Amino acid sequence: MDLGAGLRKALAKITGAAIVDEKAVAELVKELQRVLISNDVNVKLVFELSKKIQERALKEKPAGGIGAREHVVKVVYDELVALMGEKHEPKLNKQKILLLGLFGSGKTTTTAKLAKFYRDRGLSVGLICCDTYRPAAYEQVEQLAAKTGVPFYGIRGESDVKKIVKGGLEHFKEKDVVIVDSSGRDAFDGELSKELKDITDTLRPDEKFLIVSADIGQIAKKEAEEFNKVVDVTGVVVTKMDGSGKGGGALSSVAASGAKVAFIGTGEKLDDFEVFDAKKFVGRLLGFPDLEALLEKVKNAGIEEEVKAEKILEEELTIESFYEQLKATKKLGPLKSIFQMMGMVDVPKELMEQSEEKLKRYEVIISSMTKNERKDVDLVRKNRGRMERIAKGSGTSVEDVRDLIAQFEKMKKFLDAFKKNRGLRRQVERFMKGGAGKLG
Ligand SMILES: Nc1nc2c(ncn2[C@@H]2O[C@H](COP(=O)(O)OP(=O)(O)OP(=O)(O)O)[C@@H](O)[C@H]2O)c(=O)[nH]1
Ligand SMILES: [Mg+2]
Repeated sequence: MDLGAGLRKALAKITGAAIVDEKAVAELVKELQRVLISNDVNVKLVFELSKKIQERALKEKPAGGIGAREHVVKVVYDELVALMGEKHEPKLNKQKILLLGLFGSGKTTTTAKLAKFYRDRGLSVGLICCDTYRPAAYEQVEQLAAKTGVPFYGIRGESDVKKIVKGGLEHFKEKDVVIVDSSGRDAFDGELSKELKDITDTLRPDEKFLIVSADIGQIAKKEAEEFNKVVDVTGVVVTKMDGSGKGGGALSSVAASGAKVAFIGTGEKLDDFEVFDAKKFVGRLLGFPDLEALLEKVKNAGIEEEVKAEKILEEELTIESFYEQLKATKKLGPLKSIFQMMGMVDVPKELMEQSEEKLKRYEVIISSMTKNERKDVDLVRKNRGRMERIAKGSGTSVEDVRDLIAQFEKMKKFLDAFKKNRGLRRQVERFMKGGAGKLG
């Protein structure tokens, strides 16, 4: 089970409990422990967290008129945020950035992601390949730079890192942000240590980002400490958060080492990258809506009129509104991330994978339905004759019509369940906006 699903299941022990007493809190804590430890969070950290949650949940008075359940939810949220770290505020000025880390941790990929990140924020960027160790490193950075549309500097076959850095700095002296990719090793050793010293002496980087893969879980602490001794690391980028069952372990152990998580990598594509913000991260795991991010996306896409989150939640879903909402939502980006921002995290997988083709098919099918059929899909579902008529009229098959109805019903069922839970969500959101700093 992924971390988010596990944490939500644990929280359900409280939100679904008849009364919030010692026993209910104990059950919640036990479930939390299980989930966090299976995500490779250090056992000691887990026990400290449990103790704090237990104490605060039972002894602290709920603030500002919230109920006992919301109080416990807030305590869990607060303590998870404290466990995972802080919030990074990337500087957007002229700067030099060095990326370092062991083999395959994602340095080169992150070089390109960072280049895009700063460029999208209006800064001019140059990339330097200073990996003199891996045979095809030069070509890899060159290709990634071309893909990102960012200029690249390197000296093919050169093994003196100082020479490369000097050349690169001269070449990019007009650029706002200069990003340097360095070589990895199997383990931290004297050779790597010397190489990094040579690079930092010449480059004088403002940021030294250590790249670690989420796969290593709590070992991230040891790694951060080792690298820190040689080049004091200014931030850690945790990559491969998407595929790892140890992301929580990696983040919490970086926080425990005293280093700061700056960014996280969430996939192989250049956009699968975000500034780390523990509150946002935990809020999303727990299924709180990230309304700020959603509004930003809606605004950027210029479709404020079409996406009405309120409408989705307030009005009865019909097959027409189902289609309209899917269509509008799809304009914003991958359905999965959009649903997530709305706080709808456990949406059935099928529903999130609506292709353009499928949406077109839905449109023609719906246009072949009568007004009454659109209002009440049962008329179609229970009547083979109507199904055949609609299929014929829309140039599709009975199977296609059935598929649309099945998807619609799944969504309806999901939304109904989501709405039921909404009273609680609202209270928690309102409270967090006022109390524990703004959520999201
Ligand atoms: N799923 C996923 N894959 C990633 C992510 N970041 C990097 N990768 C993949 O991890 C592999 C290694 O990435 P690189 O960027 O080449 O790693 P590196 O640290 O430069 O490796 P060396 O130069 O050999 O030390 C590649 O296949 C990347 O596509 C991520 O956030 N998610
Ligand atoms: Mg590399």
